[in-house]
Amino acid sequence: MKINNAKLFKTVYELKQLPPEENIEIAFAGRSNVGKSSLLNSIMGIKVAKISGKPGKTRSINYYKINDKDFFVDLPGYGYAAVSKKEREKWDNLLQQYFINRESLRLVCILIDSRHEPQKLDEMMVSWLKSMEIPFIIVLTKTDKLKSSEKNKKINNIKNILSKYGQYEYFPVSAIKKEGTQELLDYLDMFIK
Ligand SMILES: Nc1nc2c(ncn2[C@@H]2O[C@H](COP(=O)(O)OP(=O)(O)OP(=O)(O)O)[C@@H](O)[C@H]2O)c(=O)[nH]1
Ligand SMILES: [Mg+2]
Repeated sequence: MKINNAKLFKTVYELKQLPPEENIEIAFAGRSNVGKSSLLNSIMGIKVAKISGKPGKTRSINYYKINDKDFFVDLPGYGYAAVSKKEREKWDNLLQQYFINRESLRLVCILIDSRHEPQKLDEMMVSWLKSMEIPFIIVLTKTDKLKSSEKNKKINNIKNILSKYGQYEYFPVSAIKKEGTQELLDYLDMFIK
């Protein structure tokens, strides 16, 4: 898949702001700071999504229109502790309702940091999407931070841990070095057609 153009289409804070389900969408989910916005910028080839060293940067559901047609959806990160309980509940509820009701959602990319074992919230996401029968793949981020000697071991360990939920596709990527991003895009292509 080649992305010829991408632009921010809509920023959504409440369910009623979601665009009509006229286009296919692929969502990017994962813990706060895992690299969702960076990956989107990297594969879209433009710097539109806001990046930050501080977790909790993306606080809305951001719709990016790809090739004037389909959507990539940047979801707010989960597990960000430094917000009030009330605000966190609002996000969790927004995310849940989004996943449950969105018929135009074709695939979720669950991003997990390749350096660490999946955390409780990652596993909850995997098992929850599985139980909802929402198709998903696992994207392992920030592989440039792994030494090449430990890369395969780390990746296989994550696959092993998550194998209790089933067999899934894994895409190791580095947004910074643009490694693995074309493979990911080529895979996403199947869902957009
Ligand atoms: N080395 C390296 N750093 C990365 C990579 N991707 C993201 N980062 C860094 O990780 C931090 C968080 O990146 P974001 O893209 O803002 O993460 P996010 O998942 O969108 O975070 P929230 O919006 O808070 O949910 C930033 O400091 C990025 O520069 C990568 O592939 N390699
Ligand atoms: Mg973000």
